[in-house]
Amino acid sequence: MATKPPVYKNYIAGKWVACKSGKTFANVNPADTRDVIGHFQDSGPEEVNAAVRAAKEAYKSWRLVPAPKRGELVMELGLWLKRNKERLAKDATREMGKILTETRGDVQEGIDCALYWGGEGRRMFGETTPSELPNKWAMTMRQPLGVCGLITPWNFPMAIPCWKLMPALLCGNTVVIKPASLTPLSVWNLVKGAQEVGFPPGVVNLVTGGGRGVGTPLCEHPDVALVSFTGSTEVGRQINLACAKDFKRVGLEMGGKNAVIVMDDANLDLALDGVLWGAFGTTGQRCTATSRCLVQRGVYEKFLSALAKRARALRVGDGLDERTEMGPAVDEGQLKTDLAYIAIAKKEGARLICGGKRLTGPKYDHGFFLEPTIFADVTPRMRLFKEEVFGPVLAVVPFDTLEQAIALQNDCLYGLSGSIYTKDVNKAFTAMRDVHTGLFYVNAPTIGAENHLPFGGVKQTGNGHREGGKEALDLFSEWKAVYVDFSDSLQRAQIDTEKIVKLEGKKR
Ligand code: UN1
Repeated sequence: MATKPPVYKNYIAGKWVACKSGKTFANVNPADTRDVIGHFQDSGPEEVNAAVRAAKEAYKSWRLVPAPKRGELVMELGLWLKRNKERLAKDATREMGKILTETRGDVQEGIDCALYWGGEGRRMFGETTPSELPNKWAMTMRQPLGVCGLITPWNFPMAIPCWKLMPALLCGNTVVIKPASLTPLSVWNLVKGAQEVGFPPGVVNLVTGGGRGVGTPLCEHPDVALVSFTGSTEVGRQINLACAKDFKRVGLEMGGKNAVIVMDDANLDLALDGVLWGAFGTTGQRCTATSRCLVQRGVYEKFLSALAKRARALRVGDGLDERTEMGPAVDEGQLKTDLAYIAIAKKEGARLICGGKRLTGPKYDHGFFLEPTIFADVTPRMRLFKEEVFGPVLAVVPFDTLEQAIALQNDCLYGLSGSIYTKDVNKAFTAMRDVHTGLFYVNAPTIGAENHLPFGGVKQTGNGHREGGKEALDLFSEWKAVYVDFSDSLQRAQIDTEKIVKLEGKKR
């Protein structure tokens, strides 16, 4: 007999608590919706208030813990993730569908992130600089902001919460996390890890629930100093507006419409591997996914037919089965969006060269499976060219010159990732310079950013902040400029400097 799915609680002020209303929501497996993973708290403003209160209280002492010590705990959490990697990967596959190889990578990204930030506890460098006045010292130091609201997505249910949590804590902030309602278990696991390795009560708080019940009150709470969000541009815009009223700091990571440029001279087998991985890895559900493939006319038809052949051969199925190469869409809504874009592309005259249908049959009927889909001859006026689908639907576009390819790549609202396949160093460097994105790859797909480099995009992908790398410090900490005058006299900046120059002049 199947065991009853567990009920998971919020974590507030160091205690696991149910929400006042008693309401919960179900977390189901998108590969088989009969598999209910658990029930999570459908929280509201009351829980948000309690969590923010706890985080505000804990902040008083957490900010004073020396950064190297905070770093040690962050590192402990990384080692906890490492010890539990396989279990965490399975939970993530079960709740969001991508294949186990990829959820192992997702957890690994969380581990890398924790180990990176743990070490940062002994850096967090500021600067010293000469003062314009004698016997005066000038320097900069980083300060935490206070309570951070972290709103995390479902496509990287472990890595992205870690990208936000680890630097936020390392800098001395306390946090309230609201995970995507499709993947609350991974973040619940992460918070359980934080409890087990000994983060003090109130430093890390978890509140599960919807955007209206939890997300909005978190953004509007006067005691939240910063909101960091990864998700759709549409929701990001609402968050930005909600935070603007109080001039809250906001870090936004949103949509993408990333293109790979395949030049005539490229290693075509390599480009093929890269485009397939970029387009259909994670079922196309990465903000860095390859959703456009721009191919130079000389190799266009040859590349297209090889691509379609390889895409048709991809094994679609349950991500928990090690043989599967592509899992399901995350839920019915995403599947409907994918199918809607397929219908739109057909109507607009794009040429369907493979896929295009929902998969059916005993292996598929209880999940949200779609064939890997490729449209050829997509043109810039088509919606598939410009709009993010977030599914396994690739648009292929022919071009004649590198300049055209770069213009096509830049012709969209987003600017997250880009890539070029070529053996010509001049073309590679030209594209590297002129493609307007926050990430760029040469002879590699648009996905696969590493943790110690800044991650983020330009245009409507982001708002100028970066995650990953030391650049994330600028989001999660605030600069303070400090002056120490040890002259024992009043020295007026910009005024008494005159005297110094004159004195020096007289001496001469
Ligand atoms: C995302 O798609 O939201 O670079 C993040 C990559 C991964 C992270 C993707 N390391 O594809």
